[in-house]
Amino acid sequence: MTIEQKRVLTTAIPGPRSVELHARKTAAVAAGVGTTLPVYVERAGGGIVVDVDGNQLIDFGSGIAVTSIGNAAPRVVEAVQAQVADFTHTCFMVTPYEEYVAVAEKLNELTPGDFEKRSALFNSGAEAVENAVKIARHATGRQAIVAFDHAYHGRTNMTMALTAKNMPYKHRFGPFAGEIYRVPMAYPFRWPTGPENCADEAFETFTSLVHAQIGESNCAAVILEPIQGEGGFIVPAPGFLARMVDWCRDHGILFIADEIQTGFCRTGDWFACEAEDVVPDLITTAKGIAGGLPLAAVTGRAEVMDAVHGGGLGGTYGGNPVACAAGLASIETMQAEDLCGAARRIEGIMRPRLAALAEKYPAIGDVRGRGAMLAVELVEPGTKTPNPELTAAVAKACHAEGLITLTAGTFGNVLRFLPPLVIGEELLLEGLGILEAAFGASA
Ligand code: PLZ
Repeated sequence: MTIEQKRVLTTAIPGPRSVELHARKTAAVAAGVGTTLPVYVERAGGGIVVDVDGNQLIDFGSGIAVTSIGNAAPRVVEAVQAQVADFTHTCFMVTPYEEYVAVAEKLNELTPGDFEKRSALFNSGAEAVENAVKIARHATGRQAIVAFDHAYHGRTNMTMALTAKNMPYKHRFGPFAGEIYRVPMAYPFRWPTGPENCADEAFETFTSLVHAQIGESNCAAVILEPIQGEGGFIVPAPGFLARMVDWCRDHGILFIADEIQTGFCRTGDWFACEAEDVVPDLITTAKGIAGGLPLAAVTGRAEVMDAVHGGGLGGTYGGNPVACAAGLASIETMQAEDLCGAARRIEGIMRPRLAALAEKYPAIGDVRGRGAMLAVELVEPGTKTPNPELTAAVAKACHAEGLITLTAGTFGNVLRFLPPLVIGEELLLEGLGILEAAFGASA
C-alpha cells in the first residue's frame, strides 16, 4: 500500500494510542531498551512514518540509517514475500542456497578494491565487527586491535570494548574484552591546535602511540568508521585516513573499515572510504544493506578471509534466505534508482540550509557530514563547550511537530540527519523548515 507523502498531525505527539502502548511497553519491556520518540508505528514508506493515532511523521532518521531505500520498499516486499513462501531457513552451514552466494558476490563486487575478495554473512552490525576482529587476529597471528575516540562498534562484549562512550553503552557492563587500545580521533572541530593541524598531528600521535604502547608487530588491525556515526558524524580531517591506512599496510596491520552506518549510498558513494580513495582490507556492513531485514557482512581480501579454517566462522541465522532476498532487492533498488546520486542531491539541498542556520544561531558550532549523513554540533555560543540541553530541546521540538530527528555525539550535543535516500524534495524542505522553527523556539 502506498502512503501519501505528506505530514499529517491529527493528535498531539505522541497521541493517545501511542501513550497507551507506551504504558504497556514500560510494564513489559526491560527498562534498558530505550525509546527516542514514543510514537508507535503502524506503517511506513518513502519519507513518512504513520503512527497508530493516524499521524504521519517526516522521517529524518531511517531507523538509524537502515531504510535508505525507503520503508517496505516495493522490490524488498516482493522478494521477501516470494522467499518466505519458498523456504525460510535451512542454515547455510547445513544445506546452502544461492541467495547467500549472490549477496557475497555483490558485496565482493561493490566494495572498494579490485582484488579477489570473500564475504561472510551475519545478523547484526556488532556480529560483523566481532567476526572482522576474529578474522584479523587469525590471519595476522597478532592480538592487538586499535580503535578511536568517539568510536561506536556495537553492544556485544567485544564491540563494547571497541566503543568509546561510557553512558549508556558500557556503564557497569565490564569487564571488557582485552587487547583493545584507543587512540585520538582526527576530529577537526575539537582538535586542540586547530583543524588545520588536525590531520598531521593526529597521524603523528597515532603512529607514536601504536609504536610505544603496542608495538607494530603486535598489532592485528585498526578499526575506524570512515565517518563516525554515533560519535557525532565526525569526518576525519582530510588526508588522515589515507595516510593512516598506508602506514598500517607498511607494518602488516590490517585496516577494518566499519561502514555499517556509512555504507550503501548513504554518503553519496557506495562506501564512504571511496571519497578518499581508501581501500580497506576488511569492511563491515549492515544497516542499509537489506532495507530493514537483519543482515550484516564482513568482506575482505581473499587471502585474509580465507586464512580462517573451515568451520571457524558462522552462526545459525547468518545470511538467512529471507534477509538475503531483501539484500539483493535493496542493492538492485540502489542501482536502478541511483541512490548514490540521490544522497548527493540531498546534501545539495540540506547543507546550504544548515550552513545558513549556523550563520543565524551561534549555538551551531559545526556543520558536517557527507551525502545524506549530515549533522550540526551544538555548543555554548562563542565556545566549544557542548550544549546537550539545547540539542535535546531542538530534537523534542522537532518531534512535537512530526519530524523524526536523532541526536548523537560523545557529549550528546549533535543533531544528526539521516533521511531515506528516496525522500521527496517537498518533505525534505518541510522537514528543514520544522528544524529551523525548532531552533527559533529553543535557541
Ligand atoms: N558499527 C558504525 O553505527 C550501529 C546503534 C544503535 P548493530 N549503530 C546504531 C544503538 O543504540 O544500539 C552500529 C554502527 C557502527 C556497528 C554498529 C552496530 O550495529 O546492528 O546495532 O549491532
